[in-house]
Amino acid sequence: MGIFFSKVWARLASGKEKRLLMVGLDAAGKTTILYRLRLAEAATTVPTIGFNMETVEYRNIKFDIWDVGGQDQIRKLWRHYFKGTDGLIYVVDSADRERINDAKEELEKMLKEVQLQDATLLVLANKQDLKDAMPAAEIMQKLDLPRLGMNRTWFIQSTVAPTGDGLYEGLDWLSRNI
Ligand code: G3D
Ligand code: MG
Repeated sequence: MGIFFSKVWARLASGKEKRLLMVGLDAAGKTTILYRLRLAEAATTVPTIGFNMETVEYRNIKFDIWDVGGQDQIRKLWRHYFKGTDGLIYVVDSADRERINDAKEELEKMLKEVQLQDATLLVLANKQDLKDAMPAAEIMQKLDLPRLGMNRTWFIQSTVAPTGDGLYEGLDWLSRNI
């Protein structure tokens, strides 16, 4: 783990236990981010019926990761994990123009969850290395972030998960805002 990440993790891990949720449509880049943060080794995959969840406990940070989208039935299973969430990390494939509206709708549903009312929101506009990627400002617009993020602290960060570009900046922001 690089020195910058160590600092960010130290800040995240200080004080009370933190709960982070990282979600996004499938293929947005969540698992790649886990690897990039060197957390994949610590991850246990919990094969719950209907959704694949990755869970990482690092120091006093509990990190749950899964794919949103699909059946609304599954949402009932997720809810169990919402309680006490400090930070919600929403990962978007910035080149997936076909599904950007789905990404918006899923984010909107998440943000309506009562248990996530106080969660700080970090959006990662991932896959910025792809030629066709929409810039973060456009992702922000397409997700309707100024409206959806009203009444909460939010931030959008461009990332390239395989190289780690932007990940440190995003987590650094999060560590200062939860
Ligand atoms: P998920 O866990 O959100 O479902 P993954 O997504 O982390 O499995 O990523 C899905 C695919 O996107 C992977 O490719 C992964 O390498 C790729 N990917 C993730 N982030 C980026 C990025 O920032 N840029 C580019 N170019 N690709 C990215 P494969 O081919 O393994 O399916
Ligand atoms: Mg995955």
